[in-house]
Parts: sequence; structure tokens; C-alpha cells
Amino acid sequence: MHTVFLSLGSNIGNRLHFLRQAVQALQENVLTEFTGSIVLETPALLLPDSPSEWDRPYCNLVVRGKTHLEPEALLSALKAIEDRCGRHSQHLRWSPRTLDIDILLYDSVCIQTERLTIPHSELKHRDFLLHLLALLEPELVCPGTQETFDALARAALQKTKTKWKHAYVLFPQCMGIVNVTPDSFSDGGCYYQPDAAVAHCQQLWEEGASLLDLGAQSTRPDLTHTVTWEEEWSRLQPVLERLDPSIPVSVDTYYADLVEQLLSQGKISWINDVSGRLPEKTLQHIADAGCAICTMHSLSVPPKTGEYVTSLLPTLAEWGERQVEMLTRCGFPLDRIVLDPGVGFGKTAYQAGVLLKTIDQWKRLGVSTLLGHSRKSFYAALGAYGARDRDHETVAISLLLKNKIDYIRVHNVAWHQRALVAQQMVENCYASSGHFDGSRGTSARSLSMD
Ligand code: A4P
Ligand code: MG
Repeated sequence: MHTVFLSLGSNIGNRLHFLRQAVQALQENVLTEFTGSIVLETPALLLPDSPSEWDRPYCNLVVRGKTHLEPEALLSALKAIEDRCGRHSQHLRWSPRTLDIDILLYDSVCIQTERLTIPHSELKHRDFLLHLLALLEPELVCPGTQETFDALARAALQKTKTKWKHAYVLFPQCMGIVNVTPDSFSDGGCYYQPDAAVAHCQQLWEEGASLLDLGAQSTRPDLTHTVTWEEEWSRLQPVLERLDPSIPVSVDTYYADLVEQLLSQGKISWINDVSGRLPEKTLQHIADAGCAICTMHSLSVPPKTGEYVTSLLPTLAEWGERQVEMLTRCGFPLDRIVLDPGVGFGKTAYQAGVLLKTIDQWKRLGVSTLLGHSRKSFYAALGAYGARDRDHETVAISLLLKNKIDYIRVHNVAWHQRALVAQQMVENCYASSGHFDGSRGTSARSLSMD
């Protein structure tokens, strides 16, 4: 097996989505013992006289893994993944791309053929690649030099003084909450005006949300006045009209009429049904439109104080099985079904702990899970913090459960990305013996950082 480092970059459309697809394809078909760096947003490096519209920021990451493929075969496998992620095979050099995968290092060899230069010819000139490699494996010596990536990255950054604006992780995915309501429990009124809602959507997107969940009806506990589907639509329409169409949108509603209206406009990717009770005919239409369905367990919506589920785990297990069976019958493939256990909907604050601890109980069903724990009232069991002041607890639980869930539905995307990035930096940092010499992984030197 050969140890390789690859760089991945994307600067068109839904960049994190393309990188995520590529990482999954690499893990399935090309690399074992896979480790990924954090993702950095980097300014585009362009060739002289490039058109100004090429100047779009990239998302870049570096991955490490083992492969049995020889260099030329590896290059072909990477080109096949680029193709699948929508990259045109005929492209101008350094033009914008949905996905680019380059081989940075292949064992410690230096290769110069018609098709390949390894180490990659630009490696030493790109501060972000040296930085990402140094974050992954600081003591590794760059083949053909006597220098470690730690030294190379520090020297490059001293020269360029680059500061990256955003860093992201690819997993778990953040669904950003946007309440276009006057009365939601933690941010009611903040994004009720269309301009404020659109600006917030754009902000959450830039902070690293994978999709945005737009809700036009509060589901806070004991709400007495619910609004009609027409009112929900009048709140959502001006936001959907103004939103950047490349941002994937979920709409949080349990009204079948609103779902039909949304599908006829064709601007949404998901329906988030917190009632879990949309009629099968509506569900079939959602499936036919190619959208995903998120279905949540609840007893009543809005939840009523004093109404709680008994036998929590068997109830949820049975409900999950029934929902997947019914949604599959309605035409949803498994990868477009998302189950949400419904923290705060018919569960006590004490049951919330059990529910979170067993969040991976539906894994065997082959569908995705979403956790909607952001700022929920069960945090009041831990201290007298107001609803807007519960992001610390929310982030802590997201970090704890991040490997057990696919999506976290959160108000504060920026804090989540910052915390997840910091954690991933340490988790994926490799304490090597310095060279590609077969002893990788056997030395356990402690990390020291300037
Ligand atoms: N090739 C030679 N060596 C390699 C290698 N080590 N890995 C040949 C992969 N390919 C290699 O590549 C063109 C040909 O390079 C391949 O067919 C292969 O035979 P390509 O990916 O088809 O075209 P390209 O990407 O436009 O050209 P190139 O030279 O690979 O450019 P780079 O280095 O990929 O640069 N700015 C930021 N911030 N972040 C970026 O990731 N990337 C580029 C493209 C420009 N600006 C950027 C970024
Ligand atoms: Mg390339």
C-alpha cells in the first residue's frame, strides 16, 4: 500500500457539497485509512490576465490515505471522481471548477512524466496547502527537501501574511435555522422582515450551513394561536424570491397545501415535517419532485406541557421503522429520508438525556438522522439561561454526538463550525516519525505548536 496526500478544491456553486461528495467517493473507491484536514476558504490564485469572473474564493482541503493504485491509475481514478462531480473535461487551466483533485505526495517519491509531477509542482508556492499539510502532519519532511511541513508552512505564511476568513468541517452537516416569524422562542421577530431573513440566510450560508431551514410558524411550547398555510406562504414567498438560488432550502411546515404550493414553485430541496403526519399523497409529491423529507417524532405540535411519551426508546424505535416503511412506499429512496427524534416535543427534560445518548438507534435503518437540540427548553434544567443564551450547551452536545448524526439543526452556525474545526484539527493531526519510512503511526510524540 502507498501513502498519498491529495488536495481538493472547489470554487463554483455549492462548494462544500462537492467536496463532501468527493470525500465520500475517495473513501468508497480509492483510499483506506482516510484522514481529512479542515476545509479552508482561500482567495483564488489566478494566472496573469485571467478573466475577473474567475476570481471566486475556493474551498480547499487536504486528505491523507493509503492506496494500492500506482500513480497513473490513481490520477485516472481522481479524474473519474471529478467528472462525477460535474467538472467539464475540457477546461482552461486554472479556470473555476466544481471540483479539482490533485496528487500532492505519493510515498516519498519524486515523479516527472508527461502526465504527472509529484510532489505537485505548485505545492511549495501555495501557503494554504503547506498550512493544511502541516496541520495534518507537522513533522513530515517534504520529499526532495530536508524541510518539514511545519517549517515550510511557517516560512510561507511569514511571507504572505494570509489570514483565512472561514474554516469548515464537512461532517456533520449544519442546517441553519431561519425563523421568519414574530414569535419563535429564541429569535422571534429578528428575521420576520424579508430583507432581514434573506441577509441572515446569506450569513448562515457563508458561515458553513449545508442548507437553511425556513420556518414561518412558531412551534414553541403551549402556543395558542397558529397561523394558516396562506399566512405561512405570505411570509416565505418574498424570502424565497430574493434568496440566492444556489443555496439549498428546507421549509419547516406541516401544511399539505403549503407543500404543494412550494413544490409548484420548485425552489426547495427539503420538507421538514415536524408533525410527522403529512398525508401520503403529499409525501408522494415531495418524493416525485426529488426533494428530501425530514420527519420528526412528536405527540402534538405545538407541544403541550404535561404531555409526554412513555416507554421512550421502544416508542421511537417502532415509530422510526414505521416511518421509513411508509416513506419508502411513498417513493423516497433511503438517502432522501431523514429522521428526527424531536427533542422537546413530548419528551421531558430528563428523557432528553436518554434520547440524545441513543441518537444512533436508527442507524440500522439506513437513513440519515437530524438532531434539533438547539437552544431547547431542557437546557433550563442546567441553569437559568434564557433561550438566546443556550448556544454553549448546544455546541457541547453537537461535539459529543457529531459522529452519530448526519445533520445538526442549529441557530448558531458560526460557533458550531469554529468548535468543530478546532476539534477536528486535533483529532486528525498525525504524530509521525517524519519520513515515509514504514514506521508511520508507531511513534506517539506529543503535539507542540508555536
Ligand atoms: N498533472 C501533473 N501533475 C499532477 C498532479 N500531481 N496531480 C497533470 C494531478 N494532476 C497532475 O490538471 C491538468 C493536468 O495536470 C492533469 O491532466 C494531469 O495530467 P487539471 O486538474 O485537469 O487542470 P487544472 O487544475 O486547471 O491545472 P493544474 O495545473 O492541475 O492546476 P492546479 O494546481 O490544480 O491549480 N486557488 C485556490 N485558492 N485554491 C485552489 O485550489 N487551484 C487552482 C488550479 C488555481 N487556483 C487556486 C486553486
Ligand atoms: Mg488540477
